[in-house]
Amino acid sequence: MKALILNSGLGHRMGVLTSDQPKCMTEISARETILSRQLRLLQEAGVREVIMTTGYYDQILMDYCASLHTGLQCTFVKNPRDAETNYIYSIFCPREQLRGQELLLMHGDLVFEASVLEDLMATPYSCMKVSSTLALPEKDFKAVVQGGEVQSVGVNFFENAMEAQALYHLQPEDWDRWLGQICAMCEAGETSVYAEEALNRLAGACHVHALDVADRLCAEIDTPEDLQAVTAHLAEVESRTVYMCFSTDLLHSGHIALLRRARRLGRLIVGVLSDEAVAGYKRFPLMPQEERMALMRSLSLVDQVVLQRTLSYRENLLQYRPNYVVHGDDWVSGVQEPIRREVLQILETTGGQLVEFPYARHSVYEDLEKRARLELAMPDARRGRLRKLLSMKGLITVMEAHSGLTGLLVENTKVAEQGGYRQFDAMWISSLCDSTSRGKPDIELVDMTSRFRTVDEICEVTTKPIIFDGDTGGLTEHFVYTVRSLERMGVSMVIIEDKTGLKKNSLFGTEVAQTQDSIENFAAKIAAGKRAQRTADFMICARIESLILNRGMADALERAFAFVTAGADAIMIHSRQEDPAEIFEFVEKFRAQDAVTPLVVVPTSFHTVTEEEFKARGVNIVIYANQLTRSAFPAMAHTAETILRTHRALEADAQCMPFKEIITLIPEE
Ligand code: SPV
Ligand code: MG
Repeated sequence: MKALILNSGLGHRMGVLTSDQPKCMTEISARETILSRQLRLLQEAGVREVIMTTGYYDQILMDYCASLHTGLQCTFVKNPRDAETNYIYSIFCPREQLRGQELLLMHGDLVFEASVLEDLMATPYSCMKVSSTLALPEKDFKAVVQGGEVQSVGVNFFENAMEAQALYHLQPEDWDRWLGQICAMCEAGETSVYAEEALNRLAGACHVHALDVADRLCAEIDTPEDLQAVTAHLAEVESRTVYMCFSTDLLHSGHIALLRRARRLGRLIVGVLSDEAVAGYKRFPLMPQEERMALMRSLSLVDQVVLQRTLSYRENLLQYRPNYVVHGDDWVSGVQEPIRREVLQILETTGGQLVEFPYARHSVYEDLEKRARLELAMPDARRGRLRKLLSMKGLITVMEAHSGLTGLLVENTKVAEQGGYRQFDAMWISSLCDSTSRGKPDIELVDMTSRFRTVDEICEVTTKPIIFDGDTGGLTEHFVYTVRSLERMGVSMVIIEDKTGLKKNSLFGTEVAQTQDSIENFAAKIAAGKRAQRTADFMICARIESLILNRGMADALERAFAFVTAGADAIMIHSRQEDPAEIFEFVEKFRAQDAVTPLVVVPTSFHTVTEEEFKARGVNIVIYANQLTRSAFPAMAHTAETILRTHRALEADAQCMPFKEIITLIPEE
C-alpha cells in the first residue's frame, strides 16, 4: 500500500508559522512535526512508499524529509502551478505513479492517532474518516453518508452529513475511477476545485465507506487555534497508558506484533507475571521473573516494566490505572475467562477500556513450547526446580507416581481455579507403591537398580521435579552411590528414614518389629550423603520415625535438630495418627527454633488437614504418598470381578476409559 500526502498548499492561515516553511513542518509536540508524525505512523503501520506533492518551499521540505531518516521511500512531485490550482491538480501531476494502486490518501496537515490509521488500513474496502460525535464544522469538510457509504464530500453539505477529514484508504478499482475523473477534469481545465469534486461527480460509481472514528484524534491544522487544540488533544493521547501482562519466556514475532499494536495505543506498561503465578498457570518458567523483566525492559516498544504478582490484574490495574488493557482474544472463554471478567469490572470503575486482538496460534509457536518443555525435563533443569518452587511458593504439593503412566497423570492433571489451574508441583517415587506395583512387600526388597528404572521411565515422559523415597538409605557406603546416581538422573531430593535392619512400611507402626537407627549413625549417613553430592541443588531429607514408633515428641525433636546439624536439607516428620495434633505440635516446636529448614509431611492418616492449614503452620511439602495406587487397585479388582461374574466384557466397559482417551496423555515426538 502506497501513501499519497498532499503538501502543495500554502497554509497562509497559519500566519508566521508558515512564513518560511511548509505547514506540514509545524511542531505539534516537543518531539514531532505534523509530517514527522505522519511518516512515523505510516512506517510503523507497514507502509514503505510515500508520494508527496510539494509546492512552495519544496527544497526545504525534501531536505527535512531526508533529515528524518524514516526508512520510507519518498518521491516528491512538485505542483508547478500550486499558486493558481487546488490539490486536484497536485494529484494530477503524479497520476502515472498513482494508477492501479491501493492507496492511503491524506492531507499533509492532518494529525491523527495511530489507531485511526490502523483501523483505516485494516478495512478490506475503500473508506474515508468521519466522526459521528464531532459537531459539523461550518467551513470544513463534511461527508454525506447514506447506508454507511459516502455519497459526496464538501464544505457545503449539512443534510445527512458527518464531520469528515481527507484521510482515505482506497482500493485500486475505486481509486482508478476517482483518479480517472480527476484527470478528465484537469485536462478540461477544472483545476481550482477540491479533488473531492471529482468523487462527487462519479455519483455512486466509487464505493467509499464512512469509517467512524468518533472522538479519536483526527484533525487538520489550518490556523494557530487549530494548532493549539490539536496539540492539547495530542498531549492527552500521548499520556495514555496501555497495560499488558506477559507470562512468556520465549519472545516470538507474534508477541512483538502484539506489543507493537499495544504501543500504538499509548505508553506501554508490561506486567511480567511472577514465577509463582506462571508455574501454577502453565509450566515452570524457563527464565526467572527477574530475567523476564529484564528482557521486556530491553524492548524499545516497552516504556515501563512491573511485576504482576498474581493471575489477577487487580493490584496493578488499581495502581497504574491504564487507559487500555490489551490481551489476545483467547481468554474470552476457557480457564482465563474469570480473569477477563474481573478486568472488565475493574476497568468499569477506573474508566479504562479492554482491547482484544486476535490470538495467533501458530505451529511454530507450539513447537517452541514443546521445546521449552523438553528443556525442563533435562536433569540439570529438573533437579534445581524443587528448591526454586519451594522458595517461590512456600508450600508445594507432591503426588505419588510409580510408572510412566502415573507420572503422566501427575504431570498433566489440572483443575481450573480462579482463572488459572491447580496442579501438582512434583512427584513422589514411593517405595510402597513401587514395590506394590511389582507385587512385592515394601521391605527394601525391590533393589535400587529396579527403583532407578522406575525413575528413568518417569523422567522420560515428564518434566516435574522428583522426590525419591530412599527407604533407610541402606549402608552408608551404599548410600553415597545412591545420592550420586539420583543426582545424575535429575532427581531433586531423596528422603531417608532413621530406621535400620529389616525396614517395614511405617503405616504398620509398632505392629511389626522395627528398629530405629541411632542419632549418631543416621547423622553420619546424612553427612556422608551431603559430602558425596556434586551439585548444590540436590537435597537430602531426614525422615523421623519417632512418632510412628511411639518414642515421643522430645526424641523426634532431638533427632530433627541433630539431623539438620549433620547437613539435612529438610525434615520429614511422620505419624500414623488420624488426629494431626502430634504433627502440629512437632511443627510448632521445631519452627520455634528453626524457621527455615523445610518441613515435609505425608498426610495419609491425618488426611483432614488442608494444604492451606499446613502452610499456615509452617509445613513446606505435602506428599500424597499412595492415593493413586489405592484408587487404581479397587477399580481394577472390580473390573476383573465383573468380567468373571458376567462371562463377558460388556458390563465392565461402563467403568473403563476408552484407550483413545488414555493415549491422549502420551506425548508424541
Ligand atoms: C512410601 O510411600 O513408601 C512411604 C510413605 O514411605 S509411607 O507409606 O507413609 O510410609
Ligand atoms: Mg517408603
